[in-house]
Amino acid sequence: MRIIGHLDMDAFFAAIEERDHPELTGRPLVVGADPAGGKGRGVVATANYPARVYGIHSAMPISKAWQLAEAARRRGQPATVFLRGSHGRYREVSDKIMHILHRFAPAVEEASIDEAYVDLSFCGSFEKAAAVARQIKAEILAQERLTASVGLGPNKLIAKIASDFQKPDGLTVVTEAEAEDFLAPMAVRKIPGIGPKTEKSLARQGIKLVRDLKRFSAAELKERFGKWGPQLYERIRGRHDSPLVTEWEPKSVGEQETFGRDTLDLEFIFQRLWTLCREVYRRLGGEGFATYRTVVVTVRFADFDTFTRSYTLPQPAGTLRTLTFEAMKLLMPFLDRRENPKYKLIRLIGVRVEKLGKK
Ligand code: TTP
Ligand code: MG
Repeated sequence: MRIIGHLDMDAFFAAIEERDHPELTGRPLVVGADPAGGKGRGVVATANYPARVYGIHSAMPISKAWQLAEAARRRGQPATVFLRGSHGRYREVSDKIMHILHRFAPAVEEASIDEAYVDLSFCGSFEKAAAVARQIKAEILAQERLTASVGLGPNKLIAKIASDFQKPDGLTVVTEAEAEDFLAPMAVRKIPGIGPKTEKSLARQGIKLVRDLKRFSAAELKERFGKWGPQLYERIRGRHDSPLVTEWEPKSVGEQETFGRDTLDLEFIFQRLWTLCREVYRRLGGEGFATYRTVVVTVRFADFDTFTRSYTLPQPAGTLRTLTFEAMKLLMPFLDRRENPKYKLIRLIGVRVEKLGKK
């Protein structure tokens, strides 16, 4: 019998900030770009639960979050704290949590900075696996003073949906026999692979819940969704046999910056590019890598047209100087007629390194 656990930290970046700044406890908190008094241009990384009550959530423009916070303040509700946060610190906490998981489970798939799948099949029963899950949660709380939500299921699909079912600090167990009924009343959007576009087009035909989608035969789903149809047919019945991907390595390290103002000021752009390169280089070392072979530069113009250019070196390189040099060469054409004939202003630039090596 297969028993898979999925663990996802609660309001991860915000929870770390609350823990490290006790004076913030209980206050609405947003981690993300500088709101700059409502004129900020980046996005929200995450919001704690009190800030979510105001409607603030991940990936929302920070200016929108600021408006919602101001509206709440005018209604007499608590003021919101905005923090930039520091990715390096979140990465360190993430490493410690992954370390705890590796102590309890023989196989761990580190799926993102704050979530992982663990194989708990060795427990032999869902009761025993639930006891291990409670131990893991207790250990994370004792060591890191943070809460996590865990889902247990017969596969990754069910475990992931279950961990989200009772947040924060939840533990949801769904056995193989319960899986199909567990999914049936859920919104179709909960099924990984169904994005906002598919959700909308299904809703137009009155298909909102997993249960509604189950009316279609495998052949009908194939007709609608192509190759993916038969897989979807299985998934909406709670069946999914993907293995855990345990050899997880970050494939790339990157940073990007949205400028305060769209610009084509070369001195400014180069100065920001150098800063991004320094930050990428610092994180590369911080994550235990010594070399990179591919340098990638992203440019977004004021009209949101976005371009990516990359260059792969003949040999792995290990210096900041090479990174900066290659990034500059990739960026240059966007500053003149070659890639920017209309001299459009630039909104964002990003730098990323790939094909990383440990040395
Ligand atoms: P999530 O697990 O999606 O969110 P969360 O942990 O903040 O909240 P929840 O309790 O609902 O799980 O993402 C983990 C972290 O990743 C989050 O704290 C911040 C970061 N993140 C971003 O930077 N941008 C994003 O768009 C999302 C979704 C997350
Ligand atoms: Mg989370």
